[in-house]
Amino acid sequence: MGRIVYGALAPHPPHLVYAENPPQNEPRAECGWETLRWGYERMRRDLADIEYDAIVVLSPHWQTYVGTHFLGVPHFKSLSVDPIFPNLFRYRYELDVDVPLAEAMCAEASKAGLVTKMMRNPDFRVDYGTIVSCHLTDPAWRKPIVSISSQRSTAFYSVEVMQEQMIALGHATRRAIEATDRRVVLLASESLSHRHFVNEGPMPEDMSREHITNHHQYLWDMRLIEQLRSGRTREVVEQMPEFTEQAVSESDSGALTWLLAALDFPSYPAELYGYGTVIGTGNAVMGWAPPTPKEA
Ligand code: 2X7
Ligand code: FE2
Repeated sequence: MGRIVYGALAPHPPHLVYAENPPQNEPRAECGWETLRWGYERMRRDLADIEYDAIVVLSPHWQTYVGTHFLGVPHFKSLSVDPIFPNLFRYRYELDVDVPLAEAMCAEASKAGLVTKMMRNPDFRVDYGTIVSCHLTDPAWRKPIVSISSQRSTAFYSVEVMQEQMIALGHATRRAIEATDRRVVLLASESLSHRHFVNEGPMPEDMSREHITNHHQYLWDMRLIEQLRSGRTREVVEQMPEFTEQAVSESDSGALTWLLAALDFPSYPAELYGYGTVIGTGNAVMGWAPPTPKEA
């Protein structure tokens, strides 16, 4: 039986890839955003002890306006340039997709009443949210991925409607995985508070300029992290409308709600690997290792 072996809150500021200087990315950096990068490093160390077959990621930067879409082409290779930060992120990616797993999740979500679509365009450019979160989780890209779009029901309707759909999608994701033989890592690719600066300094990695946009955003981030660390995940979902609006959070994408639902609203603590700001936004790298069936 397939199962979810790990879940993570895996933020995707392209700055983190820039500061790592991997061969895939063209621009070079001196340093930067270490607390987050060291956090990802610790997460990778924990993941090294877990066997898995695929990574499934839900990204706010693949926005679909009619339903939830799933990557459905076995291989992608192209150049990803961040539209806001082309100075930081010009990344040559090459990745495999677990198409049968994507199809299974798409069919199960559809059965649950959600509007879904498989994305079959071979020239599609994979979004940078997917690329950054997957790169930081496994810079060698050893496993196939499935990328899930963010359907924009928060914008069209409300956070409540988005959550209803993301909870259904999370449960469908879990059922679909359990019906396969795959051991899967799930990534919610998003920042927490998301109010950011509108200016960039001459050197992006100058950390003397980096801080949270305002104290109010910081308080929201600390509240969320504390709830997740103490297993109060249902509380997080209940307060999502206030958090999303007041912290201008990327949780409007549904990524975190989807992850918590897929993990069946864990009451065990999340591991906090790191917290840091990127151009004023709040970002936490956190992980959940569900008990194995024998432990449960
Ligand atoms: O997409 C992002 C983000 N979510 C946060 C910070 C900086 C850049 O890009
Ligand atoms: Fe983002």
